[in-house]
Amino acid sequence: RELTGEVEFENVDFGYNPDKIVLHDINMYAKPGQKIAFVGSTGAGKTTITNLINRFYDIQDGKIRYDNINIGKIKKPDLRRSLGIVLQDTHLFTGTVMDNIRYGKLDATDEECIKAAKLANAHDFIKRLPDGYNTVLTGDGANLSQGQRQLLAIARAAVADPPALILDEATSSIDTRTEAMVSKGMDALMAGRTSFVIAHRLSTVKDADCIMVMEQGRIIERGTHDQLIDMKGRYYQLYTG
Ligand code: DCP
Ligand code: MG
Repeated sequence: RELTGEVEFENVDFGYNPDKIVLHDINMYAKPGQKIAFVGSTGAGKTTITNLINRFYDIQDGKIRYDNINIGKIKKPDLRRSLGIVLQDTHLFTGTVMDNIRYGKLDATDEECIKAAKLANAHDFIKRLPDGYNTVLTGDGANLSQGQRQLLAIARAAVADPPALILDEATSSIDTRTEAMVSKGMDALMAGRTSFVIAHRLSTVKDADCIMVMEQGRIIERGTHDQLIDMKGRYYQLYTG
């Protein structure tokens, strides 16, 4: 059955070590296609929540549902493939640009990979590489800039065409022009998919359907940007610095 991208957490408790709970009573609901953003200080639990959306770990208590199927406690590694992840450190391997994109869906044709690269806004830089899509990347893509690696990660996720996405925005500085290219690619990738975004720049979460403000493993505020500003709480503090 195809998943729609509906994701629900109900009273989820989690600790990497069961003796030390790091997420407390997390409740959230994402409708298919919505953009959910997580903000909050370091150690607040943002990455941990996204790890659970991917079911990388078993939870201690509560339920995680995709389309009403409780996946919180069953080992279903296959479900992981239904989600696309664009992480801060993209894992690229020694091989061509094409094969690195194809890694998102191993039976994708060259045409599908190029289409994904175009959607990701990666096509133009790839065309300018010495051998275009046949350019061989050295281990971990060391011969690319960080922004280019991110564009490839977006293309890889686009070729996988998942109903839901997790985007962990890079903290390290890329130049403004590259950043604009990456954010344009990410917007195209997110369109029509449920997306969970860990944002380090508050400007990228402004258009989210719901922003979750986290602190010490709890969601302490939630709402749209305007609602949270009106609340004059933690988000307002973060935003006004
Ligand atoms: N933690 C842990 N074991 C791990 C990862 C994290 O015990 N393998 C702890 C450290 C924090 C808490 O879990 O106390 C939440 O960590 P997160 O990585 O989820 O925090 P953030 O992603 O919010 O922080 P950052 O903004 O630094 O990425
Ligand atoms: Mg993190």
